[in-house]
Amino acid sequence: MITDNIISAIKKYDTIIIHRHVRPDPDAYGSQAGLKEIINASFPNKQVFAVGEEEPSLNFLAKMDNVQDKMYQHALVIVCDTANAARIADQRYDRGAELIKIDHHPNVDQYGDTVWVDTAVSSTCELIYDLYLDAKDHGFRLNAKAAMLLYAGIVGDTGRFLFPSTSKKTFQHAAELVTYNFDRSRLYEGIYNIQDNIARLRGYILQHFKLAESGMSSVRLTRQELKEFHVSPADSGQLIGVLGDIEGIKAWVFFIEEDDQIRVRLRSKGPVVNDIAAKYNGGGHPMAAGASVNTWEEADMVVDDLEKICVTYSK
Ligand SMILES: [Mn+2]
Repeated sequence: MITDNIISAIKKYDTIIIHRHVRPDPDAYGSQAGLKEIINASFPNKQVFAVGEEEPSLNFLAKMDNVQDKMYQHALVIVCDTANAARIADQRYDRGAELIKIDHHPNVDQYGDTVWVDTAVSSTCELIYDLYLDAKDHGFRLNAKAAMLLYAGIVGDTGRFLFPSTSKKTFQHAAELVTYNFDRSRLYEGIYNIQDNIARLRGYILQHFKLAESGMSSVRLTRQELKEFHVSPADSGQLIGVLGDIEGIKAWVFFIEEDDQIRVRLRSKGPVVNDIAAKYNGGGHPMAAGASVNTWEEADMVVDDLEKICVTYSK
């Protein structure tokens, strides 16, 4: 089994450096820092590091480590939750002695000596818990901090157990994780509490979104609008899901104007949207994907493409 290879690699190396994707979410942070906690709890003599830029809104989960270049020389590098090499936070990932990819996104870019990708699971945190279950007979231990981190990633990537990727196994893992001693209420507050400016922007989006007869919906947030609401482009990403429970919407797109590009965020309740994302320098899951365009004319083209797949999608 592939987890056997990963378990022996972890046992073999004294230095292990764990990466994840840029613009991290709770699953990226949770899988990265959760795996670090598991290895630390199991093998106190190993040096384990989590690297990548810090995301202030996720600092309550974990802090990143500073790692000198020379540490990579004899290190095992593990990359969590990152489909393609270009999106790995901290591009030194290929400087280690061995590289492992652990992910649940479509395996478009098979970087790594060992590639463990399962697109059927809800989250990379679910995979890390799978790994732990296979590894516990080999001396691996899970502590409360690791349980909290893995639970955070599962909750984040399943939209609190709502998305179809949530399986019986997801619930079983979650049920086992909550038996560890961590404060679930505090965790939910950390993930879901929003600032008043974000709440006001949410109200604005709900008043101004466009809904086509096809079930396609689009939202454009210009730099000017973001400025008026005092919301950064990165923080506005929290609001993408806000259209998800509006009746009649099949798929939707957010355009978020940044300094040098317009970020495209696609979501769907049926039509496959990652093909559209791939057409505009992006990618992702069939029902949740991202891309970027340079002009509002290009944004119109994305809307046309999304409209087409909503028209042809019947269900
Ligand atoms: Mn994920």
